[in-house]
Amino acid sequence: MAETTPTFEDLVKQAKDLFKTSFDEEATHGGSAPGRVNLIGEHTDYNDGFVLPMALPLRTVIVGKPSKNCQCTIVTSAVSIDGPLRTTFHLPSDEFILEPGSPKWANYVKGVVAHFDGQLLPFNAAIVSSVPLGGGLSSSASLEVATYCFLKSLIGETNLDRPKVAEICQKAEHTFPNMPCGVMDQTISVLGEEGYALLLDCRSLETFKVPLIDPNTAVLIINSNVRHILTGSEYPERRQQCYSAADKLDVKSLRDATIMELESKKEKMSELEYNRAHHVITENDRCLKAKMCLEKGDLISFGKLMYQSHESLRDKFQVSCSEIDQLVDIVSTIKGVYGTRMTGGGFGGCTVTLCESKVVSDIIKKVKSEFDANERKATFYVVSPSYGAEVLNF
Ligand code: GAF
Repeated sequence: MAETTPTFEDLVKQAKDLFKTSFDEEATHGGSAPGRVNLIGEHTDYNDGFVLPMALPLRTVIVGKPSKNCQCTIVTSAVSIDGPLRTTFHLPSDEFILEPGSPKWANYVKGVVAHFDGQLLPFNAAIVSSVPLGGGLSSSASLEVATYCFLKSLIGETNLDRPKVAEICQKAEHTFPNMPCGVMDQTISVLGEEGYALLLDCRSLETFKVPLIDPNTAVLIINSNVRHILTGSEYPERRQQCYSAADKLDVKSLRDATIMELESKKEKMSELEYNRAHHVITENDRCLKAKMCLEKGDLISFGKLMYQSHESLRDKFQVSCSEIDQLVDIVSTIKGVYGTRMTGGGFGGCTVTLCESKVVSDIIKKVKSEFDANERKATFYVVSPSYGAEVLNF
């Protein structure tokens, strides 16, 4: 069976209950934002390239109330994160600089507070989320964007300058959790729309809505529950390798290079740089083609691009892992599957599969019998494109 995830109303109730039990009063303000799954276009965003994510019905909700001193206390219901589940910090001021610290999960909130572009009020808040943590579905971006919406709610503002929110939350992630992410996760978390995936040009920040609603077709996420830690060195290393490959190719970013140019300058670069550049250049091309396939309803060709994307991430970009490869291998043998691949930053996390709705139960059965063993247990989510961030008022 696929996971039954709490509805938005359930999540808000959970958050309000957590606030009430933690602070002995009712929450008056809130914010909420979704996680995302990326259909194709991986490790292209920080190369000025193209991505095709959709917002998930899985969300983070933060609710709270202004507090009476300059301190902010936040609590979370999340169980598998580092450090205490309750922490307090000072609001930044002329005398006080807010800095990252411990517990690490609070840095996502503190980063947004430090970069907030409006009046800051001290607050107490409670956080709940149905986005699996560290699963490559943007639990971090959804927490950042939900925090931004909550801060807006505290000062009575409901309008969001959505691209700007994404930019501020990306900056928060760079400077507090110290994760040099691209712009994809925060952007889809603020701009997501029900029924649509979004092609995002990560250079111009132009977006194109791509419809994705067909009752006969399912988007299935399989969480390997192998935890990926993107604040480790692998992600920044990939970024650097891409930048040095772009230098050798004499282009501003890999977005500007073609495969022919790469082949003609192969001698100038290391094998590693060549492989990283090969992935990014071909992935941009696949992402643009995939958008057209979706628009034409050509799911078979879309699926082929997903397989190619996975192979390239596994062999050229080297961000997959054995558990994820195994999931892709198992799922790809099932009739009615158009395509499947790793999704997100990599090193564990989730796969995304496009398939006929009627074969979802076959996939789950097969994965349970062939993947689940030795304390490994996959979880499953059937998802449709959902709406982006919102400011909540009670
Ligand atoms: C992570 C990053 F946060 C994104 O910006 C993106 O680079 C992704 O990995 C890989 O496509 O989610």
